[in-house]
Amino acid sequence: MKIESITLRELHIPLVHFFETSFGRVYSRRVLLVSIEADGVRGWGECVAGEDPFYSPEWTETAWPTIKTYLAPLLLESALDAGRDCAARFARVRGHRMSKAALENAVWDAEARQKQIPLWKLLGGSRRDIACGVSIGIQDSPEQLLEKIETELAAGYRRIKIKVKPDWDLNVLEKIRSRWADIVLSVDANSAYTLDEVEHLRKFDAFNLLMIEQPLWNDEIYLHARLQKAIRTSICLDESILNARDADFALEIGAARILNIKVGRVGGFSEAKKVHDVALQHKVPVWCGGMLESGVGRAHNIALSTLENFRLPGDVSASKRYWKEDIIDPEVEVRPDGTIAISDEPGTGYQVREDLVKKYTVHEETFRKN
Ligand code: OSB
Ligand code: MG
Repeated sequence: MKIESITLRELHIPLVHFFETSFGRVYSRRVLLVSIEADGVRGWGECVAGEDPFYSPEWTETAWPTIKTYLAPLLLESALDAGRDCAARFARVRGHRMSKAALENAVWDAEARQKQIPLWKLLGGSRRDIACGVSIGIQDSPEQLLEKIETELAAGYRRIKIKVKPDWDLNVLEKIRSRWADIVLSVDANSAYTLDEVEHLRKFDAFNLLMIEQPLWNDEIYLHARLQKAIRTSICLDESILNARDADFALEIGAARILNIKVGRVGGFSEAKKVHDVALQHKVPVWCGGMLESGVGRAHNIALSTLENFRLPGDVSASKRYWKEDIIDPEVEVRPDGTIAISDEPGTGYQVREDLVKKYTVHEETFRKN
């Protein structure tokens, strides 16, 4: 594939509802999209970095110059065979995985379109529908949270995940479980606890949770193994897993019994596939995480979720939960049984609405080989 040009765009799109985690609240997204032109086809990718360096060191304003100064020139330098070759090309740049993933995934996207096959097949997937869960942020009151859960259960979602932090955890779990004793429920702490709080974390065991996601430090794996020995609830790692070696180490030492895979966090589809394979070797299930993506990233998450070891419902939910209008056609829809149907169309099966991309774009720049 000869990549002729790369266009980077920043879009501002308001969220339908604010989203709050243990590190703060967001009301709208700065969505970073890349599109590439290669051999007459256009491929799209999304950089999932946040508005602030809170989930990861990478954020919107580190992504743009990193792509412009380093990553785009590496891609434009000479032709490559396929999406799977991007990671080696980017290897000299340390970190900046979300920026790398935006470009690598755009190349996979273009490759699937060029070969006229579905992206999910190109990735090696096999599932024909994928199970969906929802991630519900911290609300202004427990009553509001219960209302949200009720809405999502009625829509058919197969797993409810709530965000927790020290003053928003056992009290709300108590209320949820007394109303719904049997729903599949999990919590995500985004590193809101320390190992000094083992006694507190042990109390989560009473609520029959599918998992507790990332309870401790984002840059720590070993201490999660200590915690896993002390509690019954399964630990799922998110922030701590940046590549397949991290995954192997974590599973080897028993730091988690479940892994969340976010394609941006691990640097692109090729590394995501490797993390998936490592977990499969360890007989540990994975699920696909979300980063409040626009339809571009969402469509890629759906394709990735067709790999066989995505055995638990992902944070892959309908466009309308986030956006008044999503920038893809059709929008992502979840059926009443809580699944998304996988399309047989070439590429992602979703077309990018370039009219809407234009409408929301606040900043745009195109790079060519110089
Ligand atoms: O930890 O999974 C997370 C959103 C932003 C940053 C981190 C996380 C999340 C979510 C939202 O939980 C998942 C979604 O896109 O619905
Ligand atoms: Mg998480």
